[in-house]
Amino acid sequence: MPTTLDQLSINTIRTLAMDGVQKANSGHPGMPMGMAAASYVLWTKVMRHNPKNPKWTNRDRFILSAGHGSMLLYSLLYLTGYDDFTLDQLKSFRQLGSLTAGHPELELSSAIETTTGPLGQGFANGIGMAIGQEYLAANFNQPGHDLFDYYIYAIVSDGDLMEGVAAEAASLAGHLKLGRLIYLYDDNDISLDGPTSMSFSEDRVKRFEAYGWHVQTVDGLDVEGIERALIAAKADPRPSIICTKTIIGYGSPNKQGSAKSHGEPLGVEEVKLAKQNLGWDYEEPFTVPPDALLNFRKCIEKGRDLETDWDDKYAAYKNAHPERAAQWESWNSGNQEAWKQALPTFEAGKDVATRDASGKVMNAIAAALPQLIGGSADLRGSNKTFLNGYPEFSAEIRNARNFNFGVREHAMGSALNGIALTKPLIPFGGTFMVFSQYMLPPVRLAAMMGLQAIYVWTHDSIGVGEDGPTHQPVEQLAQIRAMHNLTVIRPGDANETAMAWRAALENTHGPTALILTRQGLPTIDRTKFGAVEGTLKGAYVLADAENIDVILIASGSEVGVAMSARETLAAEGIGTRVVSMPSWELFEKQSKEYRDTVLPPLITARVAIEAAIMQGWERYVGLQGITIGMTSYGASAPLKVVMEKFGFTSANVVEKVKALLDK
Ligand SMILES: Cc1ncc(C[n+]2csc(CCOP(=O)(O)OP(=O)(O)O)c2C)c(N)n1
Ligand SMILES: [Mg+2]
Repeated sequence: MPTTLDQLSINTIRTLAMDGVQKANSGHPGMPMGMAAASYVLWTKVMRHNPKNPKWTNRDRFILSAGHGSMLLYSLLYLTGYDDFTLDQLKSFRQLGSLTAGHPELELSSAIETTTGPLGQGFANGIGMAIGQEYLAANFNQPGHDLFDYYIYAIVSDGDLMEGVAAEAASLAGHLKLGRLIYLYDDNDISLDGPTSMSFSEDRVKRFEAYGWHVQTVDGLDVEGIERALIAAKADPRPSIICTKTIIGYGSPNKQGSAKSHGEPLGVEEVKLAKQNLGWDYEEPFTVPPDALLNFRKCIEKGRDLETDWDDKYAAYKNAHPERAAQWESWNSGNQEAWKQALPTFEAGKDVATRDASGKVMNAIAAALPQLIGGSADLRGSNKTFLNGYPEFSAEIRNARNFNFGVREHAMGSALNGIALTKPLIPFGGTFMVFSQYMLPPVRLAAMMGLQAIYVWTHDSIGVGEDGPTHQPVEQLAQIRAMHNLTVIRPGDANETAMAWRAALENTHGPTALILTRQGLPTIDRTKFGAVEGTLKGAYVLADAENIDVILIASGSEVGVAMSARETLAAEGIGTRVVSMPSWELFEKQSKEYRDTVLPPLITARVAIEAAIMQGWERYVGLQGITIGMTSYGASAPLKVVMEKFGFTSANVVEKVKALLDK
């Protein structure tokens, strides 16, 4: 039987959620009310966390995948003693400038493990966090010294399980036997529009068993049963899901068990009735009974003890394994210099596909950067993402940097976020550029959270050739350039590719997308043309003329086209500057002075060339300039034929330039 103190504490979570949503006149009371008991057990009896140091290295992670229930998380953070989350914060739920945003946001407080709200993402983030834990443990744990033995807990909802990304992620987690994952499923038969029977009827127990998960079912009010289930989940080597049978809006006499309690305030009168119904003795909103608070705040002392024990453990570890400890400390210091030294350079003259160059760069720096881990969504041979000589991560082998994500771009993107959240790991993930669209939701979250994830998107244009328009990206570049805080780099040759990797590794506050060709590109002779370090500035003068009549601006495979057009134009007396512009975002970060030296405002005859839709290039070519790009989907044919058909030839550029200059 739950004690009266347990009951009082659980009701405190419920009433804070009701009051917070009521005061904001906006939010989701039902989920916190239904999951109050389960989350109480998890946070006060099972999870190892230290409220006074939210970023303690070996803390258990908690993900509120059903981010709409944010009042649940904020209430738990306040009640268990996290300094950021005061009662005043709960009272300013969903207000401008508060930490208690509509959905949990990573950057608002160190106590938030990940941004959630888009259903399914938190579920799949956890897979990356579990991978991160395994990788750290495999690298650093030693017999008798389990430095990293934390678990990843999440609350997931019907909506989370309905999203496709959860299916991808669950399948991968089961395959990899990520036993440190423990998910509490808020199994309440209700989603936003009504009962889940409207649209969700598969047998969830069988579904997760089929994925290879450990599945339990408990009554969401049974405090002891929930604790037992969590302990059993910890002991089981498979990922665990606990179907917690709950009633949404529990306690509200007229709205519980119905979608009416999902996403709007209960109403003043109903809040009063719910409090009566729960046996709550306090009229005043946001009342926290002192006994309940004391009960929750025991987490502070427990957390301090846990961290102190871990510090002792680390000291003993350092004594026993000084070289390992030094390595851990070096990972955390970022060890920048070694990998920079290892960056390769490529000989001029040869044709090299930028995907091949990327593969060589990654392999060259791998030894110097052991925290760089990742893989591809079943395209490692095409994306060139394999780190040679390193093992592949599997259910048996954890000290491995190569991941086979399977054909699961979306879950891969979300897993990369979970890995990036496991400091100091730096994840990368590859797929075809055209399928970047299958993973945009987590890319957007990485950008919002400022996570260092690196996307290796190859086969970057109609240059894909024979595979045809389904595999030829056209609008993707414009799409991803529209995403705030995502750095997009489309290098023009092998050496620019090495610089692109450098920029990606130096960009620690957001994701970077490397857009790479399938086809070979000429390696530019840097003794004759602009220095490759210009790549780091986003755009630079690659080739110049004494008197500039026209500026050709190009990225990626079109840099070579611009360079050969320049030769023809020069022979005809037309002074042509070629600007290689691999990255708009990096260029926009430069001073106006620098930008004006690359694109002098007085020179208005400008032509941008890129084998993609040209949305946005107006900004660089201006009203007098023109663009040569795609105005339709591509076509299935050999590379050369396709490039010619759509005008990415030196001859077409020359013709367009002459027309522009009226020559
Ligand atoms: C990707 C995505 N689609 C839609 C929504 C809008 N939305 C928020 S909660 C919800 C469904 C709620 O059902 P459930 O997940 O079972 O939560 P409960 O109502 O039980 O709290 C929806 C559709 C969302 N947050 N994310
Ligand atoms: Mg539900």
